[in-house]
Amino acid sequence: MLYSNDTIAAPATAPGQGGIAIIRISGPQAESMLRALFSADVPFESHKLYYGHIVWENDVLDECMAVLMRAPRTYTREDVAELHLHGGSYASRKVLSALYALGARAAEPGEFTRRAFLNGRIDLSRAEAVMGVISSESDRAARAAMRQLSGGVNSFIKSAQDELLSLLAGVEAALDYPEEISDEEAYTALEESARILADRLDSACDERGARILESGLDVVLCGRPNVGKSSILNALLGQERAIVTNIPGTTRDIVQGSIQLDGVKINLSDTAGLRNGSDEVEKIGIDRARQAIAHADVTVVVLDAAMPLTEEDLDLLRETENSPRIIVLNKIDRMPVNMLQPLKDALYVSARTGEGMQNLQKAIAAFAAHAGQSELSESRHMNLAREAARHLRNAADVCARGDEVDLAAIDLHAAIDALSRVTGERVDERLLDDIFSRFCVGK
Ligand SMILES: Nc1nc2c(ncn2[C@@H]2O[C@H](COP(=O)(O)OP(=O)(O)OP(=O)(O)O)[C@@H](O)[C@H]2O)c(=O)[nH]1
Ligand SMILES: [Mg+2]
Repeated sequence: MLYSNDTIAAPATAPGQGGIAIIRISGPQAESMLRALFSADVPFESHKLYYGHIVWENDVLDECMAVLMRAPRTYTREDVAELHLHGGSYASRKVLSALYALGARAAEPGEFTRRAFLNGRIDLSRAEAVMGVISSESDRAARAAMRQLSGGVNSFIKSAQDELLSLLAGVEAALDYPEEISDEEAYTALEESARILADRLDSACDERGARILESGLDVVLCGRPNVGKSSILNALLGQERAIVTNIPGTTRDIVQGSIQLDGVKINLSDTAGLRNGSDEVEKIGIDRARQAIAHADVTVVVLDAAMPLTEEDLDLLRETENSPRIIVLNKIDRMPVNMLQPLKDALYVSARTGEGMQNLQKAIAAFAAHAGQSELSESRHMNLAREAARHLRNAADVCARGDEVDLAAIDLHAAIDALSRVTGERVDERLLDDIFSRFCVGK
């Protein structure tokens, strides 16, 4: 069922130990259930916190602060009650069982937010942003979700929809008044505007940026054995994660760690030194290194500043030439500055002294500079925007070929339809199930 009007309850705080545990109740019976459990005889003025005890079947379950928030000024727009109990799961479990005995139903994941959407308090893109805020792992991801929560996606989609409606009005006018508006006029105007709007929708989508915001920028350190890859990883992480020795071929497995640069999560991978003629274990490590390089967003090619470049170095430089990369000459502490070999676009660092490491951080962060700046970042929204753009281009093609203008109208309607699924003006239950099931219980 799309909406049921029963009363739901769930823990709103994460399970485990903590200062307090909050149980949230939403629905028409919230007040009567609260009164049935709360010991103190208080008026429960809306949005006021009261002190008392939870008593059930002559048992004091816990000390408690309770609040009743009357509809419609609540998260779900229904009556909402919250019980602030002592942390830990014992009391919350007892109180939840009491609530179920009183007729409450255990809330599904995301059901509170689903009710907020179904009761018209927030649109679908904002409901999804709530989850984005909860699950963001970096500052920039959180900011993008907050922007979406404050309605950024909604207003972008609305303005595109307005434009589509005015295009459609133009087409209808041409259909209704053929003697006043020539097909020719209607076609040129529509074709041009449809292509401009399609471009705008496409450029609002940044799949790469969205992926980087969500899971981080994948940076792989690679190079010959002993050039200092593991030392650079440790310096960037600020901890001795990978083993460092002066024996070439120390690292075999991929060693990973994450940092935040400029509010973006950066996933660093240190890899086995690349060379020929090595033992079996090392060969497997080198295979893994090659795979990691192939899948990286950015490769950091590490070279030894204190040694002349070898054939292997030059091979690696050639191999990575056309992909996003940073060239690093490490161990500059071992060479007088004027003796350093000049290499185009290289960064000069010392993992040992820390010199130049800030420049390396900046260079890495630059590859994520645009992540999260585009209007759309949720993959569901981007798919729909691209679908709308495709329909707009079809409409433009219809005009270019001089086909029946009704055909263009069909595509414009389809584009409007796709956009209205972003904000949830048109949704079906399967989509809602899919979106809200990704939430946590209690939100
Ligand atoms: N002087 C100096 N020595 C460094 C620097 N960076 C690394 N080393 C030394 O170089 C040697 C190799 O360092 P690692 O970080 O293990 O090198 P690696 O590239 O990970 O080597 P493999 O795992 O064998 O591929 C160690 O003895 C380090 O102490 C540096 O900036 N300056
Ligand atoms: Mg190493």
